[in-house]
Amino acid sequence: MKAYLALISAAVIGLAACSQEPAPAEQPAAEAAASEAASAEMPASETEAAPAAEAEAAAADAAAPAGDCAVTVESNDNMQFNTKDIQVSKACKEFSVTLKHTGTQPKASMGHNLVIAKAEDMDGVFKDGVGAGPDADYIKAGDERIVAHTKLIGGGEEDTVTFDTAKLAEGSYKFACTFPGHGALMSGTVTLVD
Ligand SMILES: [Cu+2]
Repeated sequence: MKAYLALISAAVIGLAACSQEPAPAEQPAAEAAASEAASAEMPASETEAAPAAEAEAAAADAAAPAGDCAVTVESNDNMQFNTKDIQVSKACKEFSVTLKHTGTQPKASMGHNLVIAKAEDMDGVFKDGVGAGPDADYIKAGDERIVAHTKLIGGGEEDTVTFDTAKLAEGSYKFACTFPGHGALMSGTVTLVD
């Protein structure tokens, strides 16, 4: 067996030496070895790639429920949110709300935030928020009635807030923008769903 292999490699080297006469005989042999090694690796990396893709797909499946524990709400230059209801799955321990401002106006004139509080607390949250002023994002510091809130953003900006869904356990909840004058148009319900 060894003799047979030796014979073959000798033949290969001999062949290489003959066909590549001007070049040093060793170089084509080394190149051949390299390309052999590369082609030998090809099937191996292919078989590795398949399970990796499956694993990625499995990870995406696993991430799907987590993806449902988040929502993106858009706001615009016309003083509107793009939804009147934020649905929060009871299966979610934490929930994230991303507020996007798809408009172009600055936050001084068309700023938006998204504040979540109990429905009956919202009036007080509004009043104290407006009193707190723009530097406080129209949110009273340390307001315990607020379940969660984003910062005040202008056109092209976004902000995300994540909160514990256990905070939605008692009563009914609303979300609103507390920028002065926006609450009437920019508000909706936060609903716990199965
Ligand atoms: Cu607003």
